[in-house]
Amino acid sequence: MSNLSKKRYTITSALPYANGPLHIGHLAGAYIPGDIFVRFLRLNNKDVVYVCGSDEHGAAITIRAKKEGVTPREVIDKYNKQIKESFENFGISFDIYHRTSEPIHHELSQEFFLNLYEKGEFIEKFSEQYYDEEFHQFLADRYITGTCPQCQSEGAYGDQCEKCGTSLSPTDLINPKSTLSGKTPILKETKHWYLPLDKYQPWLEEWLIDGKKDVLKSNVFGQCSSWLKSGLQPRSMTRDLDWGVDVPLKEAEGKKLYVWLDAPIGYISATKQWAIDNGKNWEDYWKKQANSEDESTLIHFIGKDNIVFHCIIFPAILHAHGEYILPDNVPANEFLNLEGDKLSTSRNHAVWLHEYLEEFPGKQDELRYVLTSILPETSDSEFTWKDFQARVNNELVAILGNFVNRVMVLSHKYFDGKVLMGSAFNATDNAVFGELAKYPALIEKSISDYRFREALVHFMNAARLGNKYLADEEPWKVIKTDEERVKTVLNVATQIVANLAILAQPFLPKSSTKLFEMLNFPQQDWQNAGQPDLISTNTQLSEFQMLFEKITDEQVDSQLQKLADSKAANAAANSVIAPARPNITFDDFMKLDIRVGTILEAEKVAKTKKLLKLKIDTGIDQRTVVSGIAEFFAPEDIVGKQVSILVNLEPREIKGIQSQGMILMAEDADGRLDFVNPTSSIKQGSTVR
Ligand code: B3M
Ligand code: ZN
Repeated sequence: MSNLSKKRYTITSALPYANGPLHIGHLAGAYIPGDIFVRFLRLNNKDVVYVCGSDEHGAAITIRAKKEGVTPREVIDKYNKQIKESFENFGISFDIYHRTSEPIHHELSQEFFLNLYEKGEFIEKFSEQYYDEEFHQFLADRYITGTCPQCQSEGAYGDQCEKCGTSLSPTDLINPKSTLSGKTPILKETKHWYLPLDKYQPWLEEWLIDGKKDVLKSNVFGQCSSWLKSGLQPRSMTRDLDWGVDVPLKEAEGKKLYVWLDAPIGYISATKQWAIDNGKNWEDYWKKQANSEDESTLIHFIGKDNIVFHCIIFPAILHAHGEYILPDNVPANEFLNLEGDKLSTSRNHAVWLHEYLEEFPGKQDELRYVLTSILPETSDSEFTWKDFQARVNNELVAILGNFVNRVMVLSHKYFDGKVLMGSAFNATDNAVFGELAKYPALIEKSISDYRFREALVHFMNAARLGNKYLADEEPWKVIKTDEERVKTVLNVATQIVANLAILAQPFLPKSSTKLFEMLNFPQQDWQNAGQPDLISTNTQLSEFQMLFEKITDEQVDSQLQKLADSKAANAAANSVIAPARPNITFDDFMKLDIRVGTILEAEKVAKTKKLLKLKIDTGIDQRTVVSGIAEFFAPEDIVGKQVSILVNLEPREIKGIQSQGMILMAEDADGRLDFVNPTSSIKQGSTVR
């Protein structure tokens, strides 16, 4: 009850980059939870604004533009439109879906920057940054690729190696190349404005760690504490880029605001636009008030990859500004997987929302239902088409749909669709009403704890109650002997349907509308749920409308085939063997000192997925090597194995461990690794050449 006791709410869902269509992972991460929560608040007559919009800046957009061979403007216009339509189609009920390319957003972002600038909050720093001499521009992290210093794979980006997941800065890359010209960039001095996150660390610890321990979800709290534990560093709030919000300073010509500075401000500019359109005061929803009772409650719905920005960086900015409220909670979800694999836009391993709607027209609630049932609330979860079919057929069709269907069909058949009352309610009827009355509070409790899966289970249990009641009372048999009792049974059942119509609203907006229509019953607020007398005697019911249909095996197979096809297309595209590199001299080769060694010990490096720490006897010595093979080999399986090891590679520190050398591995186009080792045991320390 506690966090639903306020009167005003400002609810946000992450602004998706307008660089591609939406898939089920988006819905399950930030949008279905936000929408259920907001619908629930509205049903309780709260003053709530729910804002979202397209994130239209940053390298995510310009890189996509380059890939499609169009301008950034064309990219954002195309995907903003498509994304907006998908949200509408799935009933995500934003009060406004805005865009960060709008002038009102640019102005507000610049105002924020200047506010902090004038207070002297920023640290100005000169640094050397990669510059493409042919294109005359500084290169954002994503515009530089090279060899990963950690796992040696090619094609790592200036901010991250996607192979081993290590986060990098551009100067870490070996053999960096500009993705614009393909040439080696030069280092050139540039000035940037840094937010001193280290300075806010004590405040953040107090506000977030001490103040929110009991309200944050454990996955969110865990990430935040580990960020704070490792110590915050100043972070640059400006970029040398040609797409974004201009830094509003004379001396910063050609520079843009860092996209993660402007994007969360997008929530505020969206609210501003909504307020203008609706005669409201945006400051009521964002600013501190003289009386804290009047302050809005700010809640951000996001996916786990955005936690640090919403829990640390944006609050630090709001705090530094001083006039704004801070988030009350950030109920981030983990990731949704698909058929045993990560959802991936680039590999086209996804269920795209616009394609789903073409293939399952009108079945928005079915997808909402299944995704809500499997929301990755506490850990990653998985969508499979078989499970989708099972949940739709065995739950929506067999329980909710079947119950409503029988009530409607029998009422029309026996009493021309009139709700009548026969003999008085008996003990069974009263017990059912007693049960029914419990559900609104159960659902409310789960929603207020951000446990939407559990809330949906309660809702379905209410439908089960109705289904069981009819099965037990068997009005189709009783009608032969006792019509008065059947009138009463169908009356009770109709009251249950009316309750389900109210309770379904946060989860299944389309179906709840159909239920209200069938009952000839105006839409109701939450406070009316749980009552036994919602539909008065002699009410004329409307025509029956089908709620759900079974998903067929053919439909499932065709979806699975589609995923298999894109996997095959992907494998074909990837199976191109890398071309040979330029020749080297024999002397170059002889510089490499490769030996046969034996793995003596192997253990996983804590908090990494891919790294093993190996102790290797090289014949020369025993040494430690950190290797990115943990996904393919269990430590216990490789102890005793002979390997080829490059022993004169400059030692490097990896995750705090000195790695002295590199074991040679073969890697295929999918990134699978295998050992390159002698087939018979040969003496340790033997040279490989
Ligand atoms: N566009 C990142 C993302 O889509 C970013 C979210 C902004 S929320 C202010 O994951
Ligand atoms: Zn790497």
